[in-house]
Amino acid sequence: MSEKSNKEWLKTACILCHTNCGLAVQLDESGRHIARVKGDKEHPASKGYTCNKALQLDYYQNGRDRLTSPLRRRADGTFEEIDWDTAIREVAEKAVAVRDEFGGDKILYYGGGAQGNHLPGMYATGLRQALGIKYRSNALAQEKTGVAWVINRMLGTSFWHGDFETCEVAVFVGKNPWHSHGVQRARFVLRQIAKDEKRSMVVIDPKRTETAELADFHLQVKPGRDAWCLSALLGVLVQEDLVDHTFLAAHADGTQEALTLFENIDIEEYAKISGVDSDLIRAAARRIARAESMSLYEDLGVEMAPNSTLNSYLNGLLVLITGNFGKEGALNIPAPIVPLFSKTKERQGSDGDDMEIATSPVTGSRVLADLLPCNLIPDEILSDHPNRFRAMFVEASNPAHSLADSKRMREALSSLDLLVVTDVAMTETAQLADYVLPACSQFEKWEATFFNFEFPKNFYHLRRPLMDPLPGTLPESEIHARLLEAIGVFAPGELDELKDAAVNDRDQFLGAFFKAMGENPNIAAYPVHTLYRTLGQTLPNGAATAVGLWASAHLCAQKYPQSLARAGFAGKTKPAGDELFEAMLNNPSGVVFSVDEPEESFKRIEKPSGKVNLVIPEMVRELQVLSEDILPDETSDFPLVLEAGTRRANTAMTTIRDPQWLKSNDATALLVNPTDGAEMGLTDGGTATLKTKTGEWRVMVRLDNRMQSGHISLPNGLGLSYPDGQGVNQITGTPPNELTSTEDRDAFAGTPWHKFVPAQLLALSAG
Ligand SMILES: Nc1nc2c(c(=O)[nH]1)N[C@H]1C(S)=C(S)[C@@H](COP(=O)(O)OP(=O)(O)OC[C@H]3O[C@@H](n4cnc5c(=O)[nH]c(N)nc54)[C@H](O)[C@@H]3O)O[C@H]1N2
Ligand SMILES: Nc1nc2c(c(=O)[nH]1)N[C@H]1C(S)=C(S)[C@@H](COP(=O)(O)OP(=O)(O)OC[C@H]3O[C@@H](n4cnc5c(=O)[nH]c(N)nc54)[C@H](O)[C@@H]3O)O[C@H]1N2
Ligand code: SF4
Ligand SMILES: [Mo]
Repeated sequence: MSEKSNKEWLKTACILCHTNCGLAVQLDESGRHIARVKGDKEHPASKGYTCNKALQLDYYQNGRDRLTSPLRRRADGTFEEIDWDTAIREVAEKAVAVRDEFGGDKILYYGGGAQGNHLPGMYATGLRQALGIKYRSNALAQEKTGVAWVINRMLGTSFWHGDFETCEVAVFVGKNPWHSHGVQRARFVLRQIAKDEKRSMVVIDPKRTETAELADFHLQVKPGRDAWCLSALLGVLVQEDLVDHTFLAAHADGTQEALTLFENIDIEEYAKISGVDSDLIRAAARRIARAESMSLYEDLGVEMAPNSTLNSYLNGLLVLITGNFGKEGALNIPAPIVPLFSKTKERQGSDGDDMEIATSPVTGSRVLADLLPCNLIPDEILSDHPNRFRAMFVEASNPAHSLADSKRMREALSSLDLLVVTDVAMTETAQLADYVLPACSQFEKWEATFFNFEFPKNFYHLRRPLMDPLPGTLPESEIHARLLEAIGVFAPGELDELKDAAVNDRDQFLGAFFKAMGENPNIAAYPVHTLYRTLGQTLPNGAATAVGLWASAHLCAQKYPQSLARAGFAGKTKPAGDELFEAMLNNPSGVVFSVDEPEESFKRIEKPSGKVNLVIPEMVRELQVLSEDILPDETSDFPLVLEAGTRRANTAMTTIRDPQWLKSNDATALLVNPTDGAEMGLTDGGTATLKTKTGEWRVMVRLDNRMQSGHISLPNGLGLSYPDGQGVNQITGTPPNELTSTEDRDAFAGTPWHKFVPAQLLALSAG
């Protein structure tokens, strides 16, 4: 691979946000640096688009704190390098010892992928099986588990997605796609909507964001007051009879009960509480009702704020009572290659309406979408409860930095009997580990994500490596295979027959594989590992890591045969799953794998009646007791609302650790409303102490009239510890979770209120 000419444009994708734009890149002379980057016009979804961040990828690829050897913690807390065989053997032995003494349900698996890499999670299924790991979690359980559960209750599936290219009205609730994307080619698409007189944009956001500036209706809600704003919008629709009765009669259950909830809402009063002018709410509601189609995207602004699960329910109702489901430009259910969310384990309870939901072992918290709520993790470890977690595997995630209350998270992680971290860099979490396993970077191996949300045409992008692995590193697929072998799940030679089948006759492999699964329960229990060590080793260009997708392609073909056929995978020459898998391997820019008509969405409703369900009793109750009491007292010691982490031009979670990429100190600044700033004696560029109930940090202040009074905002993903030229770790910017707490969370889903942290600001010096 290293002989590649540095003039060649190689295809890959950006890994800095979950939009994963297709890229074409050139390497430098050494073949180790990403020197030039442009958008890949052949990518089926991004079509040549990138934002400012893609140019910065070499900071990730060549970070000074990249790991190049497995590490073992010494008794004095320092690390020593060990070889891979030792690392694998010791990790396997110690994990098995925890399993045998306490049970596999005392081991927590966290992570499995970040913005650009979801194949590790696929390979980790074997490890979870071998160790009897029952509980897992990842970042989705601090943002999306509430909404996944809501959509699950309403549609029976866990996901739907808007089409912002064609919708007449776009609604963004607590979402700033200008910076955070999530919508393909977001800046282009937002500008298109803004300049088209026939289309409109509604933004619900306390801040005058770049997106809000392009909107026709900016509902500048007070932080944390969305439930009142959304209820008022629904109130207008119901009270002015602007609902889509035809849609509801044909496709919905519970219509009358749902509409009744908003019949008597005092719109003036709700508008006032929300801080938005009632005329503006009325105008926005009427505009939505008048539109041929509306697409809505809610994100962290509501999902990490008070009433978050309720807000997701209200957003769902807004979409459904206006009939914006199952048609062009509205919300639809894409066919996934692999569904991002598992369904919540729940069953009808004994008390009538309520369902019994699976719970966590120590605190008995609800486990939605099969993911333990992130905010509860420290409580599930720091306890003398017999069911507490004793060990944890963390893969491609940095919970010591990204989850609420870093101090408590560090304490919890440090108290485990065993912490194993697989990462590319020496992260805040790796620094606490007993063993650190170095993975190759996402540009040194085959990689892909399951962020495939497009409708009517959905795509899959399997990326090829750009360069050889950094010496000492391995892809997660290989790490997991070696761990399973060290645990001893297969007898020597057990896979030989299938290995031969893969080498001799790939076209017949499907049959051989199913036969082996039927005959050998071990193979049925470890299908991904089996494929990796058999078919995987026969794939061209070292693509073994991609082999898990062979199974996904077959499952997807089984579930959505017509969607795949319309995309050209009809199974004419060989099984459609094989056709799709080959297309994935052979198309470095990605492939369209499903083509759908909007009506298909109705077939994907997985409710017994085949209709959408408008009534979720648990949320109806929350709505009925909606109270301002849950909002902190503005006269308290912490009179400001801190947004602990937002997306800006130079934020990318903790994927880029080198602060050089920030270019200027401004990127780290706390934004403060200028009038508030003047009252507090703050100057633009000056410093201040930012204090919350859990911590304090010295910050640089920027006075910014996009902020409303009482609201202050910090960027997310900064405050990382990174070695300077002398190898001494330095922290640049504010780590937001030094200021958050685990107890401030949604009562239902346990998702954090990072957008709503009561805070105090004290001026220190002028700028
Ligand atoms: N540049 C960049 N892009 C990213 C990421 C990144 O790190 N950097 N991360 C990716 C990830 S993991 C995610 S989940 C997405 C998140 O994407 P977004 O949710 O769009 O990201 P944020 O900027 O955190 O929050 C969105 C908005 O919420 C608003 N907000 C704050 N409080 C409230 C409130 O009480 N009510 C309402 N209605 N709005 C409020 C903020 O003003 C902000 O404009 O971004 C993805 N894209
Ligand atoms: N206060 C506050 N906290 C937040 C947020 C906020 O807005 N405010 N946002 C939250 C959100 S929405 C999210 S999604 C989470 C994300 O938080 P995390 O899930 O912890 O994700 P990242 O910071 O993206 O960490 C990804 C890790 O993967 C590593 N990595 C990169 N490539 C590879 C690879 O190929 N293999 C392996 N093994 N590792 C790799 C990186 O070095 C990094 O350590 O943060 C959350 N935390
Ligand atoms: S950070 Fe920018 S270039 Fe990268 S995937 Fe997201 S939108 Fe695309
Ligand atoms: Mo996220």
